[in-house]
Amino acid sequence: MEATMKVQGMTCGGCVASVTRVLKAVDGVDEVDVSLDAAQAHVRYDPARTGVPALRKAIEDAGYDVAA
Ligand SMILES: [Cu+2]
Repeated sequence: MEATMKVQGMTCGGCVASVTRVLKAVDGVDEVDVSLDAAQAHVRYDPARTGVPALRKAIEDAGYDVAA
């Protein structure tokens, strides 16, 4: 399963690295592609192990906002 989330608050490559790291740390996440220009995170994950609420929480816990 794949999801694309709008991430607000990323301002530099460090932010991209942080968001990428926390998403990859979520159990069940296979692939992460975060774009600073597009202000979004594209995630491929195993729906049996995780879901958008957990991905969203990981991003928010890292200090960024996820647009609905
Ligand atoms: Cu930054």
